This record gives sequence, C-alpha cells and structure tokens, in this order.
Amino acid sequence: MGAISRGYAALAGITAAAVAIGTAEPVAVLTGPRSAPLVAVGGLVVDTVPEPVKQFGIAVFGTYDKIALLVSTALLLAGFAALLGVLAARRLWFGLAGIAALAALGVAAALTRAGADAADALPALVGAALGALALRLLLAGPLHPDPWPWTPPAESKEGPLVNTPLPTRGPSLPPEGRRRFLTGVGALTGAAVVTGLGGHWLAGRRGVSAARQAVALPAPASPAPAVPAGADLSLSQLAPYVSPTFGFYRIDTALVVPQVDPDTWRLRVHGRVRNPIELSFADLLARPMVERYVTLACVSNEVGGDLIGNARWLGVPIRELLDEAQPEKGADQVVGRSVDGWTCGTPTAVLRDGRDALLAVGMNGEPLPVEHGFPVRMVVPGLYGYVSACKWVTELELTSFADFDAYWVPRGWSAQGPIKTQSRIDTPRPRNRLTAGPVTVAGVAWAQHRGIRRVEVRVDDGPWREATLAPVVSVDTWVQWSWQWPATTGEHTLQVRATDADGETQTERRQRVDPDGATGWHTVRVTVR
Ligand SMILES: Nc1nc2c(c(=O)[nH]1)N[C@H]1C(S)=C(S)[C@@H](COP(=O)(O)O)O[C@H]1N2
Ligand SMILES: [Mo]
Repeated sequence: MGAISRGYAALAGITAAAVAIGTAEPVAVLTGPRSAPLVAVGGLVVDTVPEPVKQFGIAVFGTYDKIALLVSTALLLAGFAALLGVLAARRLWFGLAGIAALAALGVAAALTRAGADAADALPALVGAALGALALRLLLAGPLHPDPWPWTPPAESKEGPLVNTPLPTRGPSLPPEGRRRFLTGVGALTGAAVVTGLGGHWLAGRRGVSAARQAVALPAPASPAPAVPAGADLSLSQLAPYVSPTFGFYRIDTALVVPQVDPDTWRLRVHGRVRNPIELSFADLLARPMVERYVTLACVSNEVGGDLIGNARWLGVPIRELLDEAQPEKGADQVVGRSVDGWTCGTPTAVLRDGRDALLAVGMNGEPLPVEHGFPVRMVVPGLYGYVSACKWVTELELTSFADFDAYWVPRGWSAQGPIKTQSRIDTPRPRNRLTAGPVTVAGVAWAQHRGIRRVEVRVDDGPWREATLAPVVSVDTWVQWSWQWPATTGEHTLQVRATDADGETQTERRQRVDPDGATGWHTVRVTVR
C-alpha cells in the first residue's frame, strides 16, 4: 500500500472509534444502557476518581458535570483513536492492539458495575470488532486511498538506479483514491451515528415511563396537612414553599437513570433481622400510605446554594417495616441499596424514633419521576440525602456502622449526616437594581426535624434584625422569612442567620461542604442607587 498522510491516518482511527461506540449502542439495547462502553467507562470514572477531582469537576461544570464527563471521555477517546490511526497506518496490528486494549477497558468497566452479568461484555466486544473492521477497510483494505501497492522497482541489471522515485505522500494520492477513502470515512461515520442514535432512542423506548404512567397511587390513609395560608410569600425571586417537581434539584452518581420495572421490583429487608421481609410493588401499595411534606437537602449544598427542595411525599413508614423485620440488637445501621449498587447508611434509631421516614412512591401527587427514584425511594426528614434518600431502592439491609461503610464514606464523607441549620437570602440578588426606600429581603431557612425558631438579618455588620417567619406545615420543611429593609443609597452587605427550635444559632465559621455539610452565614452584596 502506498503511504498516506498523518491526517488521513488519524481520520481513519477516529472513524474506527466512532464505529465502535456507535455500533455498541444497539447491542446495549439488549444488555442495558449501563453496558454501553462510553457510559460504563464514565461510570467507572465516577466511582473511582479521587474526591477532590470530582469536587473540581462539579464546581466547574455544575449540574452539567455528567454531560461534561461523557463529552471529555469521548474527546479523550477521539485523541487516542487518532494516535492509533497514525500507528495503524504503519503497522495495522498496532491499531488493532490499541482497539483490543480499549475493548478490554470497556468490558472491564461494564462487568464491574453492580448487577452486571457476562452479557454486559457484549456491547464493547461487538463495537471493538466492528471498529477493527472499519480500521482495516480504511487502512489496509478496499477503502485505502491508494490500494495499488507501491513496490520499489527491482534493481536493474544495468546497475543501481539513481533516481528511484520515493513513495508519494497524501497530497499526491490518486484523486479517485482520496474520494473513495473520504466517502468511506463519511459512510462509516454516518452509519455509526445512525446506529448510535437509533440504539439510544430504542433504549429510551425500553424505559419505564409507560409503566410509570400506568401506576395508580392509592389515597393516603394519613394525608399531608394542608399548606397554611401565607406559607408561600409568592415573591418572584424567592424559592416557592413547595418546589415544583420539574426543576427539583437532582443529585446522584447515575450516568444513565436506572429504569426499574415496578412489576419486577422487589424490596428485601434483611441482614441482621429476626424476620426478613420481601415485598413487591403491589404489596407496598397495598399498605396504608402516609403523605408528608419533607424538605430534602444535599450535603454538597454550598452556603447560599440551591441543592435543596421541598416536596409532598407519599409512602410507607420505614419504621413499620423495621418493626416487622425485628432488627437484632447492635444492628445500628440500615443500608439502603439502589439497583445500581449505590448505598447509604442511616441510623436505625433515626428510622424508628417516630419521624416520618418514608419508603416513598409518590412526589407532589404523582408517581416518583424516574430520575427521582421511580418506583421507590427513601425520604428521611432531618438527614442529608447521601445518608438517607436512596433512590431506586431495592434493599434495606440491617448491619452496623462498624461493619459497613456506605458509598460516600470511604470517599471522605462523614458516616453521620444530620442536616445543619442553614438560611439563604433569595431576594434581593447581587445584580438587582435597587432604589433607596423599603426593600423586601426574603429567603428560606431550614433545620429539618428540629424546626426554625428565629431568622435574623443584618446590614453592613449592623445590629441583627429579626425577620418575620411564614407559617409552615411541620418542622420537617424549610420556612420562608422576610424583612423590610429601609435601604439607603450605596453598597451594602446583607447577612442572614437562623436559630433552630433547640435555640442553637448557626455558626458564622465557614466550613466546606465535605465531610458533613457547609457552615457559615449567607452573605449578599448589593448596590442601591
Ligand atoms: N441511588 C442513588 N440514590 C441517591 C443518590 C445516588 O447517587 N444514588 N444520591 C443521594 C443524594 S447525595 C441526594 S442529595 C439525594 C437527592 O435526591 P434528588 O435527586 O431526588 O433530589 O438523593 C440521594 N439518593
Ligand atoms: Mo447529596
């Protein structure tokens, strides 16, 4: 074969990678979206990268961290594939060995995911085989731009040739050869995109949104108390008292949302119990349901952050299931385990102390949205989500804190995660145009399961002024507060602090979100003209 330019060789490598990734997708329709190589490798990265790197990623990309991860994985792969193409143009087996190494990574990633079986190796294997085929076609087969082998002219009998022509590089390839190669690249990439998107679409159709639509939630035996008039101050920049389901913050390690069929879903309550239980979704729905407003909060919420939301949850008290299962003495931890292997560890005592800890099936009057844990999740008032709010939950295992570390604990987060008292200024915001005169300062404050007694605001390190608290449904939700500020022209600093019902005022000391939640007073700088 004639030599081709590096650019062409790199293009061949990238095309082969696209074919591998794209053709793996339809295979993953059969074996599940988490076995698709890009997602499997991304998931492995999520579970294994050091915590500071992940924090950096979240800080930089915010809630787009997952897309950012997939895109950067894809870009890294493209770079590697380009290099492989260049190597393969010299020796085809270099490229094939590189593809085999990538396939091994994809297989390893797919097989080490929770609940994986041998079939999960298929997408990476099929993709790699077709990617290798594409590489061969482009670099050592009929799509090569110069398929007529260039062979050095035999030494003439008349003596050594002096002006032996050197092999031509890319630019002087026959034009019909270039056309053939580039058409091949285009066709293969097109096929990769079509199978990739098609497979992705099919996988989506195999999702559980239809099953979710079909769920008829029972009426609660114990309905939620009505939201008192005035609980919501209805200010434009202030978070509503009940957070709309669409837009409710979402935090989890799942690169693809687990699709759990309620017909095959099972919950096992097992481990250190005298009486293990197993429930189907129908069994769960047949039990008396409780409906409660509970404000969920993420330990990764920065001071002033919005990883918090209040919803009306419908579900079965976890306490009742534990009473039936009869935990053994010393089983001080209940490990909630998701279908994707994620775990959280909740103190058994907290789940049995009478608070409304729920195995929830409904959110704001509808079945749980798939990304919020359909068909069943845990909701525990007073604890951060990472130690209590297991989505797509399928097991409650009784164990002890000494015997088992849940997902985030070996990654540097505290095993115990009670929510810290916090408050936030929602209005005004730094860029608002303010004019001198009365300005409404308002926000939310929370100390779930203890309740908020007092919220205070101060301006420019002046005296603390007590804000007015709006009524709440219960101590398990946040509260809206407001204060009328007689604003004067100039730059000002607004600060807020809350005191919980135990009389404990939130500390001024700034602490990072890890290991057990941020502290400090939310501070907003504004300009009044
Ligand atoms: N299966 C699973 N459940 C999970 C998580 C997760 O990563 N996987 N994250 C937890 C965390 S850290 C939080 S804050 C809450 C967020 O719940 P939401 O996404 O419904 O707001 O879910 C919790 N439940
Ligand atoms: Mo969280």
